[in-house]
Amino acid sequence: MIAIVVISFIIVGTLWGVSNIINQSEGPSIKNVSGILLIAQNNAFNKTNPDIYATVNVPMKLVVVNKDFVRHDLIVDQLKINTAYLSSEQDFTTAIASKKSGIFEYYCSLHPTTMRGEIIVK
Ligand SMILES: [Cu+2]
Repeated sequence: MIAIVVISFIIVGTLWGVSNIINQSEGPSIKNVSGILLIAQNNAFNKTNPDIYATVNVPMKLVVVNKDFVRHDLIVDQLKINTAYLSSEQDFTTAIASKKSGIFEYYCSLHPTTMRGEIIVK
């Protein structure tokens, strides 16, 4: 009887472990992002460093992905957003959230002249 209990624990534990490994191997999903996806590539965000529009007091998901071979980050000083350095193929999920309207600059601290745009919160 004890042996059966032990064996079933082992089987359940193994199945749980295997399913975790399978889930992890899929990696972070960026397919179902409702919000903004910024791809850092060729020293620009989404090719044109687009303006990003957000609403006061409505947090918006922000995913930053680095598709370059060099490192990038994304910083918005006034909104306290800082992805830290992202290596090639790394991504970081954060949120744009502001209690105040205004125009807030986002930039990459490693390429601040070419990777720079505005977040407009209304
Ligand atoms: Cu950069």
